[in-house]
Amino acid sequence: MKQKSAFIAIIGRPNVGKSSLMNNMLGQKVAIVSNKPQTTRTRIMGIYTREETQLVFIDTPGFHKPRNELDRNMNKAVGEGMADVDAAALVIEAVTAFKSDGEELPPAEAELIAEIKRRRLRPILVINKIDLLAKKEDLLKIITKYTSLLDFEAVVPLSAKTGDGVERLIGELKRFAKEAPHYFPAEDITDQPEKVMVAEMIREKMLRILDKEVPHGIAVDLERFVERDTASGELIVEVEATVICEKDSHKGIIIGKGGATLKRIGMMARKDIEEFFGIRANVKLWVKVKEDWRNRQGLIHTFGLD
Ligand SMILES: Nc1nc2c(ncn2[C@@H]2O[C@H](COP(=O)(O)OP(=O)(O)OP(=O)(O)O)[C@@H](O)[C@H]2O)c(=O)[nH]1
Ligand SMILES: [Mg+2]
Repeated sequence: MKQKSAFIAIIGRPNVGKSSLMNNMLGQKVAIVSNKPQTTRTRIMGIYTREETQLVFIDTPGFHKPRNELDRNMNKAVGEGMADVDAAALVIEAVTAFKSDGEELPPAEAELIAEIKRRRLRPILVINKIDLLAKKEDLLKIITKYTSLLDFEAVVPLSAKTGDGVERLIGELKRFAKEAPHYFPAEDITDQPEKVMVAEMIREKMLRILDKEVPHGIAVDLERFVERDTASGELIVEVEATVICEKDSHKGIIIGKGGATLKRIGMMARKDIEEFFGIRANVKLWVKVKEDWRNRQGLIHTFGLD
């Protein structure tokens, strides 16, 4: 059997469901997901191998107007994610997409469409969250508008949440696979090291529990990540991490009354880590303030976000 491969960039505005879609296609959670925009901060590969075909998905941060140095790094990661791909899946949200003829596209989406044209990428339009669409006739309006702006090779309405339409998308993406050896072993599912995945699991819990600006100003610095045998001979994984935040007031919020919030975050993260590794985990978290770290390239680099 001759091997076939394709690299597919998953791009779009923040919060449209890019990471949810990649996870659903992989059948496994590789990228963290939250209801807050700018959840994904770096390029994350998801590897899908079935028989002779390997699709390498590149999940990217939501493209948005930058407000700090971290945002600029994130937008840069989108551009890098679009380099040398065989196709670009532009993900939009059915509910917030264009509805009436006079309405403009969100600026970030217009920019991405321009970038797809400039790079001469082969585009696919993914209309996500159709489970939330009350009026099905809106779908037709969305398709008419977007296909008038770009010559999409396929248009796939789907729900990354219910899985409705996801198989059809995979079928469309497989058409981009060219004869080439697989880049990754069949058992690989992501390029992220385990250490990064653990730090991300912790950050995800903070995005879920904390509000407003607080979770956006957080980075997780994993200081210890080891497997060891306990006295009773049981294998456990030990995780110690420092949660970096931007202000003293944020630190107070993250820790919570009597440490309750931080404890809750640690417990939720422990559950995920235990499920992921299939063994018991100990999770210890500390909180540290690094003022305005999102504008300090050195710290951004330290946290692996460039
Ligand atoms: N109802 C519904 N919600 C969805 C669907 N897909 C994603 N979501 C939700 O939309 C929110 C954003 O999902 P993400 O996958 O984190 O979105 P993203 O595009 O990766 O976001 P960024 O990483 O911030 O750019 C989460 O709350 C998801 O649960 C869908 O098909 N239907
Ligand atoms: Mg994401």
